[in-house]
Amino acid sequence: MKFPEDLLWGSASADFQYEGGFGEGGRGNVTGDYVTNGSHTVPRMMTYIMPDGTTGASAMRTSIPEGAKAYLDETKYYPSHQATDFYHHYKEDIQLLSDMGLNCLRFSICWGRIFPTGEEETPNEEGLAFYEDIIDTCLENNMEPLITICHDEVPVYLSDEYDGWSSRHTIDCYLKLCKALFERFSSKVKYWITFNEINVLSGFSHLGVHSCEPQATFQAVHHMFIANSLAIKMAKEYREDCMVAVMYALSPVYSLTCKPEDVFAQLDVRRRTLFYIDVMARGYYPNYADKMFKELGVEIKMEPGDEDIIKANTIDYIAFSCYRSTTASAKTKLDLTGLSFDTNPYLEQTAWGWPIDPQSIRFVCNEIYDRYQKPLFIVENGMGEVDVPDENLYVNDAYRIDYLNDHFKEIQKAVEIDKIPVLGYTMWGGVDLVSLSTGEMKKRYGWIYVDMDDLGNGTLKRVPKASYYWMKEFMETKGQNLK
Ligand code: BGP
Repeated sequence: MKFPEDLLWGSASADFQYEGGFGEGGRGNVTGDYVTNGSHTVPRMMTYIMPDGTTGASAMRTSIPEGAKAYLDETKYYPSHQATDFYHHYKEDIQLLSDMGLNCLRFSICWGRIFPTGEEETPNEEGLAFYEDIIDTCLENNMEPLITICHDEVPVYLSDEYDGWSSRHTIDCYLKLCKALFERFSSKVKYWITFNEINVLSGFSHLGVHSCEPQATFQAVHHMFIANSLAIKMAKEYREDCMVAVMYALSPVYSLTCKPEDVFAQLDVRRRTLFYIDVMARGYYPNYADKMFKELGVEIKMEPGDEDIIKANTIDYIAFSCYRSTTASAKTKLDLTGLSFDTNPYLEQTAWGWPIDPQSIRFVCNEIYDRYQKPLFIVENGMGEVDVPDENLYVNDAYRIDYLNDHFKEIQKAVEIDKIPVLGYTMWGGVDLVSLSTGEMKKRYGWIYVDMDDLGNGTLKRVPKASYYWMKEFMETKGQNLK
């Protein structure tokens, strides 16, 4: 099995699931800090306080009342505050990942660490110095930094005072963040991602927007389209050969049957996802947006010049996550994201009900490259499972080795047979981190076990799993250990 020499292999993470360091180093609070832990059956909650002092909580992807402000309830546990403490372990973690032979590290910037409220005129030097040391440590270990500027959060002040991405003021604050990052890091960082999974964002935690209704969500996303294009324009002014992408959740959607109405439903459902790439890779709202917005009761308010900005500054490559596949039929009930969750009777599932479908990753590479003819970067894939350690905290995660082995074989076919330019692959959560959807530690993805439970108790000790040694051999043998 041959892979291109220059294909990047690494680990991916998000600050509010991995970094921790809450309240340290001048870090301001971000919306993710107000999301409690949950489980596979209990939703994570956003806690808030009303002007009259009454407090409440709403499930992470539902609206919170107008006028409510984020509030930390001292009786609750908020996983982002410690996460798995990359903040104090980054040198050790990068060394462990580098010792596997990996040559890429995807991580995100905590916006509140650079601009605590989003409103400051000058960036927090302690925050910039922290990320600069991460970047330098990566480069010293021959690892290409791949930086997500905004991974599903905003400074809570921007949410409380401006309703987050509802306001065009947040565009200006975001561009101020980009300027601080590009000014400081452009000479060392080539690969950027402006927003994580923009196609599945909604609500307070991700957008800082109080309402989760389609109108509020798509208007906020329009402002992110503008911010993305202006960030691309700015990035090129600092470094001409930089590569800027947006990241999308692209697990494919298959038609549940060959019934024509199901096949057409699949096309319709998939357009709910491809819509975002159409706008940012082609540079204009697609023809079918009209139908989609009418169905959702959405009317985008644009400023003069918005369309020119989007048209003139499109993404250089397409970053995406692909964990599983889903199905759609004429009966599919669509949630706002367009990610249908009908399961596939032909596929096994993980403990969290995510279908295991190695071919899906090759399918998406072909589907997306055919449509956009831009390079691809697989920046999230992996198997979230309950890993049970022995008395030495060692985990024999043979199931994860099988998952990766089978997915890597499909990536190899996409690159070597289908001739698709894949820039790299970063497995989600190379060092165990907190699950986004459930807030659990129990749902582990890593090559490296972290001694911590669902409530943040533990030594935070890092211990390589069986998959760590398998991946090290994969890198050493350049993929010859695939079965
Ligand atoms: C994606 C997010 C990541 C990560 C991943 C795994 O949607 O970009 O932040 O969380 O999902 O999901 P989970 O953590 O819920 O298992």
